[in-house]
Amino acid sequence: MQNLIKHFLISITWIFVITNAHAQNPIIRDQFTADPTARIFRDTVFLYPSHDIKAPEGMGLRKDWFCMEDYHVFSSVNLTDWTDHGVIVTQNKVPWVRPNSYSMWAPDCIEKNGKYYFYFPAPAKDTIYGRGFSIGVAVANKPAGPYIPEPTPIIGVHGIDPCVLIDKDGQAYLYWSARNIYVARLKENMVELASEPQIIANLPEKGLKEGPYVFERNGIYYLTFPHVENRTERLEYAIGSTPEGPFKMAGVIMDEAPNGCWTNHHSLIHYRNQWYLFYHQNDLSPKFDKNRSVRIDSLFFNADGTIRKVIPTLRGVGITNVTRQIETDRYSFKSESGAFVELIDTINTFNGWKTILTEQNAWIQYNAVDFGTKKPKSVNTRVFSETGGELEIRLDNPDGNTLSEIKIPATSAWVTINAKVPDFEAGIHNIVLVLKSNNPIEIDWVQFLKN
Ligand code: FUB
Repeated sequence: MQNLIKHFLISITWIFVITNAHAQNPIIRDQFTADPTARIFRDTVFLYPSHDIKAPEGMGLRKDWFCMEDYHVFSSVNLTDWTDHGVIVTQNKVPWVRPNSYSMWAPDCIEKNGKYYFYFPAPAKDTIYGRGFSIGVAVANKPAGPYIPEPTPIIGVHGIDPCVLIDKDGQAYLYWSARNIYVARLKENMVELASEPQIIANLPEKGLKEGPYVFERNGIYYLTFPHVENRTERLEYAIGSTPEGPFKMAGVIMDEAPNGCWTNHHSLIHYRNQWYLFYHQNDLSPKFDKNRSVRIDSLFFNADGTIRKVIPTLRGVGITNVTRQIETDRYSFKSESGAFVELIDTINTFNGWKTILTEQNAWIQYNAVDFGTKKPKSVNTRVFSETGGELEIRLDNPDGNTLSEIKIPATSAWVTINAKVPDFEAGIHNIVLVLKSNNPIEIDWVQFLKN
């Protein structure tokens, strides 16, 4: 009966699409998401992450470790508004997966001849497939499913973190990790190996390597992967002239996470003339780094094809519509003193963050807000201040023109204050919140109103 109800709920999530609207990092704020593989299908970006959950008592491979039951898929056409299409594969509906193993780790998805092949690692219930993790496939006619799992995992593959590259000649290659990084050719059917797995040589020997993501750009094949060079994982890459190598180490894409998140896992896409790096950190779970969240930042290549290091940002990517609730805590820049960001609720972290300005002239800047052609008439600011005080919203930079002056009364709870916005040249601007008084003010969001 319980299974029936669960199945019914899963079907409902397929029918009723839920929309998450977050332009900034992390991009999904109502659940944990990790190991993001982004793929472009018919000019839409589809995101296939792992789905971290808090471990039910006694579940998962180890206590206080990774715990994942299923996969959701998300899509976006602007990288700022993401639609959650619901669960596409869940552990106990895959015939070969060990029931309740809660280890649906990093997946990938690729399209071939109009079919979508979703690759995922999990422990198999039957030891004939080997100990540890196997990698299986589920197949769909559309990127968001419904996906039908194959009856067995891919024979001959033992490991985690699958990634598939289809080369220009149509040959598909499967990469995965199991201490080393492996590659093997896939048959035309995409669910069986066409060659013996090979260990990819010339990669660092010391420190864990996992999560391969391979792509081709201007005839260079990039094998990118997380590797523990020092304390935690950083993103590194090697380059070669064929999908099977030989590869040569070429550099670091992203340093270790400053907050100590032990894993990182990533993918890269070129979408509408810009390269993007999808990766994860534990933003919504600062005290437990196995509950992670997907982030996106822009990525740039040097003229010689090497990759410029990506510095993680909170602002993320994309342009924010002015009528949205703009969360300045996802800032682009802030003053060196007197400007802080904290969680609103440290227990329910899904409530997000707040900006705290504590001293006169402290400021926080949020870049790329689209005011459109019609100027807003007023602005709402959700604030909290036990003493009351005054804020200014300035345009473009901390010394820019004042757009609005907001007088805040002493409050004992969060309140929304409305202030007028005078005429100015609309278009795309940065906005800067500046504290004019000397009393601390907390800001949840600002939102401009056009009517
Ligand atoms: O999410 C579980 C594992 O953590 C992934 O498979 C690894 O790549 C690491 O991110």
